[in-house]
Amino acid sequence: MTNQNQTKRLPPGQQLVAPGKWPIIGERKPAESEQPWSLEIDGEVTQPTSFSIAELQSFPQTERIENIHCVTRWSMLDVTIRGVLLADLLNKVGVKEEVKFVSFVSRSERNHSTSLLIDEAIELGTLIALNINGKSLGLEHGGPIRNIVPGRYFYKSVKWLTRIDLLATDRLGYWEAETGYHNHADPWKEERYMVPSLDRRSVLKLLESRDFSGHDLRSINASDRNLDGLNARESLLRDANFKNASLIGADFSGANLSNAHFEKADLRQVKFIEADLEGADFAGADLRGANLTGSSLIGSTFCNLDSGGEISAAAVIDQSTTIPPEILPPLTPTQFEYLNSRLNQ
Ligand SMILES: Nc1nc2c(c(=O)[nH]1)N[C@H]1C(S)=C(S)[C@@H](COP(=O)(O)O)O[C@H]1N2
Ligand SMILES: [Mo]
Repeated sequence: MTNQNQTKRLPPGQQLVAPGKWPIIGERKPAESEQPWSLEIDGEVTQPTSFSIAELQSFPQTERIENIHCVTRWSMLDVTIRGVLLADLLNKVGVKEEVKFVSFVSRSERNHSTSLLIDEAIELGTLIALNINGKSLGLEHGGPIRNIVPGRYFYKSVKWLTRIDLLATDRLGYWEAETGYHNHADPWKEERYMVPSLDRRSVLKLLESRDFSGHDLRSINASDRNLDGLNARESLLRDANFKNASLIGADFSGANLSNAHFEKADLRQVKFIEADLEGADFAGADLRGANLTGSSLIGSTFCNLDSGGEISAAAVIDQSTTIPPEILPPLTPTQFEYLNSRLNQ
């Protein structure tokens, strides 16, 4: 259970994972390669350099205790991270004057990357991490090496780090470019998403037609609306706002609803089959007759805890709600217990 001290250390909208349960987010393994692992330092440097894992291990190691905050609303506190400070590594290669950004590139199928202002990356104490909590980094969590940027959402920390590019102009990372994750990513300011500029007239037309199917409507504001019977199959609705909306009988099957807001919404008979509900907030919503089969619930919220530890704004859930037990384990302990108690009464 979250105590008060932990609550103060959690940025807004975050929840603690169960002890020892570190979720795997995004890619699950590196690209296959015969080459031994190396870390290249490239771009605007006087001497492009390649380090082996053994070399990295032989450099002075820095150990820090940090908190990890994923944009899908789960957090882990007091993680011991050990590795080489980015600042120490860059001192070895001679960074040119014109460098403003640093891009971390992973050895993965989609050449996943992320970037930061170089000054911020250094100031935040970015580590090239080799060990977590006293053990070498597991492959599923980015082993043998990943960068870890304290104080930013965890998508700024790439798994299977294989190249660091020093750049004069920014190059947007994979999530930042593909899904509109915020490029600055400060969890205390809730910098989760860039809000895309939706054209108001076409949005109004879609709202009137009640047909969102297949459309990209990230961050749309549909709070307080009557959208009963909405067809939103396979639509892209990350960060969408449906607070207080009436959505009786709507179909969100296959939709991407990560971090969507459904607080106090009327969701009776709604289909969320195979929907991505990571980080979605259902506090105070009516989910009677709703069907969540096959959906993913990492970081989702179904009730709040007030400062005294009492449950408030609980979603209305009863035997008519379909939430198969196999989709419950990714929930945080409070949410897991609440859903379990509703479904088994
Ligand atoms: N190569 C690679 N790195 C990545 C990702 C990814 O999909 N591929 N996902 C990012 C995101 S969104 C998060 S939250 C963390 C998740 O790390 P974990 O799976 O070790 O928890 O890795 C980040 N780094
Ligand atoms: Mo993430």
